[in-house]
Amino acid sequence: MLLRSLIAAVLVALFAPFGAWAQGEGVPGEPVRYDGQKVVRVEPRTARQLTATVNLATTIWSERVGLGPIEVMVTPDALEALRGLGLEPVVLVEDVQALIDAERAEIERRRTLRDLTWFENYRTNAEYLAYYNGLAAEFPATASLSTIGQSLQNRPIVALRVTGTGGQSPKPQLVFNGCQHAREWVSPMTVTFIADQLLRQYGVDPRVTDLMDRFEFLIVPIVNPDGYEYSWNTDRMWRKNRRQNSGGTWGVDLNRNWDINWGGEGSSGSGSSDTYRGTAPFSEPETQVVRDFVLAQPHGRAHIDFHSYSQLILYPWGFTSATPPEPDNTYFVQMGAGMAAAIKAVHNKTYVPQHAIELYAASGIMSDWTYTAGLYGFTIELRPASGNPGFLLPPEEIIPTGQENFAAILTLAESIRDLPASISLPEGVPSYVEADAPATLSVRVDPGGGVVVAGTESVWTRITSGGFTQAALTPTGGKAYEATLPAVACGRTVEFYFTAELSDGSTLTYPSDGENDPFSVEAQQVVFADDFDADRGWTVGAPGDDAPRGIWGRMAPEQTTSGGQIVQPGWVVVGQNCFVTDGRAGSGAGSWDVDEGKTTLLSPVFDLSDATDPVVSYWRWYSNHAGNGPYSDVFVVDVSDDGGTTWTNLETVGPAGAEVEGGWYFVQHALSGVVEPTAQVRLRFVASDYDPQSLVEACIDGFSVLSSCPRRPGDYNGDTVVDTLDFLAFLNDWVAGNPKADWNGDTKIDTLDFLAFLNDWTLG
Ligand code: 0X9
Ligand code: ZN
Repeated sequence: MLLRSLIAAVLVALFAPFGAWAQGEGVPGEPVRYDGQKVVRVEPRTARQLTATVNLATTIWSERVGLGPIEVMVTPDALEALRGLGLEPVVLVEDVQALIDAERAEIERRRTLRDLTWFENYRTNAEYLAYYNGLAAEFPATASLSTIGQSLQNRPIVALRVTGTGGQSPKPQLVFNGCQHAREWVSPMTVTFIADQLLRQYGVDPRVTDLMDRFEFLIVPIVNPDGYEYSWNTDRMWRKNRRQNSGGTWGVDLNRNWDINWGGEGSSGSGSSDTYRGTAPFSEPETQVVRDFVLAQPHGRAHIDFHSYSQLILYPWGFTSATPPEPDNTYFVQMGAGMAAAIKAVHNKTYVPQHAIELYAASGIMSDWTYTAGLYGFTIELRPASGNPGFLLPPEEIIPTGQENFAAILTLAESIRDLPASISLPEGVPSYVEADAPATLSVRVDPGGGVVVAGTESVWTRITSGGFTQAALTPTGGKAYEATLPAVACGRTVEFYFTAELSDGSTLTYPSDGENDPFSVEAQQVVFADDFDADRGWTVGAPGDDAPRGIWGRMAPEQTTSGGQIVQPGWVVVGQNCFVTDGRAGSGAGSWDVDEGKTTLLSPVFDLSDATDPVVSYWRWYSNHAGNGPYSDVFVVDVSDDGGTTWTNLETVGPAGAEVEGGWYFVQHALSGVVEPTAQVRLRFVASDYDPQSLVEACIDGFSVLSSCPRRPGDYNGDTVVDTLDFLAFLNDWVAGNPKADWNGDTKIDTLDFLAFLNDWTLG
C-alpha cells in the first residue's frame, strides 16, 4: 500500500508539469462544450497505464489520482485508446454535454416555478449576494454581512457573521467556506443552507440556540467568485480562479495556493494544470483575502472547507503521512467520526472520514493552513459519491445535502464546546538549560471550548527562593507560544510554571499546583548539544563499514513494524530529525534496516580540555528483537581521546536485554576515567547486522556533552549556592583557626583571609 502511494505520488509529480489534465481556454464568448465526452472509471495498475490515462483525459474528475480506481472525463477517441491499452474503462456518464445541457434546462425550468424555494435551485453569484443581503436584513440581531475583499476580477468576496444574542463574549469561532473550486456548485449552497438554518432555528430549536449563543459562525460562501461566474457562463467544468498565467494558460487552483508545503507533492507548476499552484504561496487575491479574514478572527477553533464530490471528511495532513501531534490527531479522528455519524443519521448517506493524505497527496491546501493557524481544519467532499453525476448534482439534492451537513456542523460545534482547555509543553520539559543564557521553550495554550483572555498567557519564573516573576508568553501562531526563561548561573536551577486566564473567570495553571510544585531545571555548562535538526559536523562511514543498506542518515524516521512490533520509530525525541540507520520505511521493515555488515556514525571532535568531569548523554533507540534470528546483533558506542585513532568502549547494547526491543532510552556516561579530557575527543556509534535473517535499527537523538559547573569560590560549603550559610561556615572555620580558612594560602589565618573570602562571597 505504501509502495503504491509512493509510486502514485512520484507519478503525479512527474506528469504534473506537462499539465495534460486541464481544459484549455474556450472561444471567447462561447461556452466550452463537452459533446460526446464521457466520464469513465479506470483502474490503472502500472505507472505506465496511469500516465497514459492522465494524458488521455480531458480532465480528472475524481478525488484521487493514482494507481487504483480513478474517474476521468475523456473524448470518444481517448476512450478507444484506453480500451486499446487494455484498461477496460467503465463508462459512468455517456455524454457530459448532455448532462450539462440537462442540468441547465432543469435550472431554467425551475426558475419558472412559482413556489420554488431558494435552496431548490442552483444560484448565480448575483443571486447569492442578494440572498446574503436578504439574510442580514431579515436577521439584524444575529447576522451581519461584510465584504472581506475582492477577487482578481474585482468581484466582492463576502462573509456572513452569525451568532446568538446571548452567551458570553468573546465567543469561540467556527469558519465554513464553499467554492474554492468553481464547478463544485453544491458547496456554496451547503454553507448557505447552514447559515440559513442557524438563523432560522435560533430561538426555535434549543440545540441551535445554545450553540448560537456559545459560538460565532463565520461563513464565506464563495471564495472564488470569478471562477464560479465562469463556470456558469463559459465552462461548466472550470475549477480554478481566472488568473491569466504566462504562456496563454488560465487559472490557479486556489486549493494549492496556501503556504503549507506550497509547491510540494500533489500540486503542479504548469499553468495549464487543474492543480496549478500559482507563482508563489498566496499569489492570488482570493487566498490572501480569506487568509487575512481568518487571521483577523482571534478565536477561530474549527474550519470546514466544503468541496464536491466523493462524500468524504478529510483532516490533516494533506501532504504528509505524519499525523498531527496529540491531542489534535485524536480530536480530528473523533470529530471526523462524529460528523460522519451525524450525517448518516439524517439521510443514511455514508461520508468516509480519513486523513487527507490517505486519499492522495495535495500540497498548499486551505484546511492544512487553517489547522496551522490554530483551527481544527477539515475538508468535506459533499455529494454525490461517484462520477455520475459528479459535479452535476441534481438540484433536488441540495437540501438533503444541506441537512446532513447542518447536522455535521452542529456535532462539530458540540465537540469543540466540550474540549478541555490546557497548557502543555509540546517538546517536553528540557533536561537542562544552558548556563548563563536565557532559554526558550515552546508552549501550547489550548483554549479547548473556551476563550483565553488575550495577553494573560504567562510564564512565572524564579531563580532563587522568594516570589515568582511573571512574564508574557510570546504568541507564535495558533495555539503555539514561546516562553523565555532567565539566564541562570551554572549549577543553579530555574523554577517555572505557566498560567492563562479563561474568559469564564477560571485560571489554567501548568503544572496544576503552580508555584507549589513548579518545573525545576538545572543550568549546565554545555560543550556541545545537538537535536540533529541541522548539520553540526557528524560524519557517516568508517574504514571497514560494509553494510550495503541501513546506512546512518540524519532524517525524520518512518515507522516500521514486524509481527506487530515497532522496529523503527516514526517519531523522535527532540526536534524533527534524528540520526537513524536509514529512516525510510520502504515496503516493509526489512527494506531499509541494517543488513550484512556494519555502519558507523562519527561525532565531530570535542575540545574537553577545559571541561570538568564531562558527561555525554543521548537518547538511543535500538531494535534487534523482531524478524527471524532476533537478539543476534549488538550496538556499540565507543569514545576516543585522540581524534579517532584509538577507541575505548563506552557501552555495548545487546545482543539481548531490555533495551534492544525498541523504545527511546536516555543514557548518560561520565567520561572521567574512561578517556583523557583532551581537545580531540569524539564518539562513534556502530550498528551492525551479521545475521542476514534479523532486523536491526538504531537511532540517536538529543545528544549533548556537558561539563560540570566550576565550583564558585564563594560557595564555601559546596552546595552550589552562594548564601549566608557559606559565610557562616567560613566564619566558623576562621574563628576556630581551621586551615580551610587560610583563604589566600599564605599559611596564616588573619584579616587578609577574611577580606579575600568576603570579596569572593560578595561576587557570588
Ligand atoms: O484536491 C482538492 O483540492 C480537494 N478535492 S477536489 O476534488 N474537490 O478538488 C481535496 C483536497 C484534500 N486533500 C488531500 N487529498 N490531500
Ligand atoms: Zn474541490
